[in-house]
Amino acid sequence: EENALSVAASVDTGAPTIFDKIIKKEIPSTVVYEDDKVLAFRDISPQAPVHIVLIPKIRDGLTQLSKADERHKDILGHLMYTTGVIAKQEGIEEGYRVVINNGPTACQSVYHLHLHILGGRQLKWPPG
Ligand code: DGP
Repeated sequence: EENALSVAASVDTGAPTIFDKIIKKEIPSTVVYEDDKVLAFRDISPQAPVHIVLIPKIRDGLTQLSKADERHKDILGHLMYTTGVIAKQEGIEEGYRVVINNGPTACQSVYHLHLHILGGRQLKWPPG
């Protein structure tokens, strides 16, 4: 079953992820924003006309939000602030959604903290 599969396939092992390769530009991505601390690129499987993945360049144990520690407060703030910058840049500032899937129950599939920025259409609530 699809749900059982995705749950079984997504556990936090702390192993390197595909996002490391994206950061190192070893695999291509469409980068929409980059600074010394974060990288934002278009999601490979977009769920909205605008669907961006925003990540810290250094994972530093932040495989998922629930692993956040005192030392991560600055990068967490920077990610949130940068979300607003990117939304403006993408022309969706009047309406967009920011999502963090945390853990198997939330269907997290890549264990490198990331924010989804979704917009460009009427979004529904509640989400699935
Ligand atoms: P999550 O399910 O919250 O862990 O979301 C991971 C997202 O990452 C998912 O929406 C698809 C995206 N993604 C995974 N691999 C790649 C990739 O190689 N390139 C790009 N652009 N996005 C990817």
